[in-house]
Amino acid sequence: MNDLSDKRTAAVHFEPDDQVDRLKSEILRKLTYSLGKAPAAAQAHDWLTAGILATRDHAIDVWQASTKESYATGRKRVYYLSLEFLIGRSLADTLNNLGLTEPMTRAMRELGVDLPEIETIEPDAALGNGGLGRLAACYMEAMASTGVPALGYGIRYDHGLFKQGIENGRQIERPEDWLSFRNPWEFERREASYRIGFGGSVAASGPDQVVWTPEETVFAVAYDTPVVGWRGRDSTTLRLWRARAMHPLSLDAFNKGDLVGAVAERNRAEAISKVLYPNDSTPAGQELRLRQEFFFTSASLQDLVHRHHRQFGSLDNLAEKAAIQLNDTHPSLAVAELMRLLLDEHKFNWEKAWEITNATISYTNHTLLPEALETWPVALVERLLPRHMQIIFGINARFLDAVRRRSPDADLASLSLIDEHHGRRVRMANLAFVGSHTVNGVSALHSNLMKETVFAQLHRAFPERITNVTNGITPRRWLLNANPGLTRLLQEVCGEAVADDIGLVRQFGAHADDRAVQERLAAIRRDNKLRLAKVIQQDCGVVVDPEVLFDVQIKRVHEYKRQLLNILETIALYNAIRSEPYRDWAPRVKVFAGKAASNYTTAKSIINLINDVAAVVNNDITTRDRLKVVFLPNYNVSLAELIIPAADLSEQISTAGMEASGTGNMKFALNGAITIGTLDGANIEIGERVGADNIVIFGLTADEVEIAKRNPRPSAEVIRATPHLEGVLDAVAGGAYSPGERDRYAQLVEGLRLNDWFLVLRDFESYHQAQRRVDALWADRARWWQMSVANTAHCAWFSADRAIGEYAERIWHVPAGQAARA
Ligand code: 475
Repeated sequence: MNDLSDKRTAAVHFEPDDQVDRLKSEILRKLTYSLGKAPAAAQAHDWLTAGILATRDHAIDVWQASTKESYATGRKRVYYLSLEFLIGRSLADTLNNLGLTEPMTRAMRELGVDLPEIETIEPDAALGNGGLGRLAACYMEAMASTGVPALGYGIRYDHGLFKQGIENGRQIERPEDWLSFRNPWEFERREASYRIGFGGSVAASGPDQVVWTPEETVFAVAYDTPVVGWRGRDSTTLRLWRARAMHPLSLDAFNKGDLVGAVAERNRAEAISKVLYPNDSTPAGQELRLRQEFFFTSASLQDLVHRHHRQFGSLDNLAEKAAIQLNDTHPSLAVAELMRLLLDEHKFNWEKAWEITNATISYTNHTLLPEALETWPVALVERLLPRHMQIIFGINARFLDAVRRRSPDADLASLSLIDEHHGRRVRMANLAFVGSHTVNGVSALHSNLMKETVFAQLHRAFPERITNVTNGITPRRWLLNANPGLTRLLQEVCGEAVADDIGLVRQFGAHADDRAVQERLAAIRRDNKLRLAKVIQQDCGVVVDPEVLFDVQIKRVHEYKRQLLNILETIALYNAIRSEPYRDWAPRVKVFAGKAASNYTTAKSIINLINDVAAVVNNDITTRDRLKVVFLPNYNVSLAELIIPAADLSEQISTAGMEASGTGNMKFALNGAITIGTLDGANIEIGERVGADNIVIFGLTADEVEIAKRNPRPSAEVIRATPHLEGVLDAVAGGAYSPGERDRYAQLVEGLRLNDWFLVLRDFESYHQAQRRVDALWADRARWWQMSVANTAHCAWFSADRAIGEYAERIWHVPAGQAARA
């Protein structure tokens, strides 16, 4: 057994030998008849595919039973519309949920194959950027685990999020290619294919009713993947759309020798599902993005309307049988598209169509950064979607009329779906808000800030509409599978049933002072750190000692997430160690990972700085045993699964008020890492649950940030008042970490000196002090493990099952099959 294979034992094990024999013959059949390979000739990837296909058969049994049940009972279904699903790998999770981990491991072993090893060659399905996409993936699994009938709708991108390489300390992007060897999990559904129109003209055919004749039409073809829930009781469906041309080849053009023209239509159509936009928390703004948004929204709505009509013979009761959740504003054209389908295709009058639309749709907001709110030029929407533009104007006119009648002093300009200040643009958040019966934020703080800031006027007009559902994470992937050692300990202490009812981890809290438990925890963490240390050595060429404090910041690189604060403080620490090398510094390794959007210059410069600092620090013999800095390339879901269980300290240090929730913070805390963080997003709720003594909080609060922004303190003054900061900034700006290019970071530092928008300088001292508190806690190891136990014991509430339970009850009004307990 290698060091990964014992992770299997965390799974449910109730299978007798004949199940192993059955799996063996299933694998061999797949290998022989689906892949055409003899066992002797099979390569690792053949075994992987055969294993996936054999597993998929078991998933299909569950899937068909779930689908049949929800048809037979006519239960309400959830449709989760998301431009991103950041799934990662599927084999280990599917096996674990099916209770097949152990028999499959044995079956493979008897065939001479190491399952954990081949699992690592499954490509990550990286159809997402970050938090929003990963949340959608967790929720698909949690709905399957809690018995909520659901379809997730998205785009089957040929190329997911780019692969990140680090060359000379700089990020380089390489295309991602997960489909190049086909995707064994999916099923193409030729019958589920819809026409998606763009452009053209509209002609009146009656009051409120028009005929839209698109100029261009592309096909959306469905690809389905089952998502199996815990213990294989239920399954949801991920339905991703691929764009195909109506006429893949123009023979006319071809015959004239115009080879490019012959495939022009095809290229234009297929471009829609070609590649995921690599922006996180920033709108893309290009026409192709709007085409993607409409493409998948229209296909999904046509599909669900068609399904409903076939099942119930009428759309009158759509809202009773369907809940459509918009994951951010990317699918908010759904409001106009559903109206169009009801008005133009199903001949409802406006009032009825609006009532149905509003009762069916709800919307989740994931960010308040003003620059991140999507808007589209009216002229573009008019050209690409003339009918939808009419409908949006229609919604807006009626909405503003109603507000004007109710409250004559309302601020209509800010309520309007059209922003008239910046060359007339459609505000997608306002469209989603007005078209939804419920709008939610993703943490308590964020939902409150929604009411006070971006949505203040809309909130006044609809005081009941905004609610909060704090995010959640699936404990199956992020605890059971990622951390089998801790899972085993939890099962021993809290009972085997923790796997079924994560709420039982609460009992772990009673063992916080138990020396034996503390020692077990330390040993588990050490093993996890050893696993990570191997990867660090491989990928960064740096040897790290598993005994030192692993201090981890992994997430998209963004100014508001403040990786810059972390690395500047690291430099201060480095300087301090060098000036007093004999003090008892808590030895640390600073672990960073994360991608920057390819056009985000400042974020890329921060990555460069981290790597440059790493090069200096890691080669300095005076700090050798005390400090190392590593930047792991190509952060993705699989890497997160490796890193999180190995973390001692979780860095959640965003400028307060800017991180809507965070979900990485929850994964770390559940795995027993201590959070150092600001009072932002879900950090606040983590603190409330684990207790103030078990989290390290620093920095300005969201209210104080608000004030600081209105009356900014000059950077020079802040720097003067902060010990060590001047020296750190001067060193970076002067090229101490970039000797080959002295002015490499001149701009980055100049930016801070000119305008400390993210309060990196303002929060520096408070952060520095907080890190010294961490040093002291780490020195008292019994205290540290006490805190760690408290974190695990009190974070079950952050289970995605709890979050889905809240959506189901308060927003979707669907009963969960198995009550979510947490
Ligand atoms: C928040 N992505 C986290 C997480 O709720 C939160 C935006 C535009 C285009 C493409 N991607 C985006 C986001 O806005 C995003 O990922 N937001 C994140 O959603 C889940 O936990 O705080 O930043």
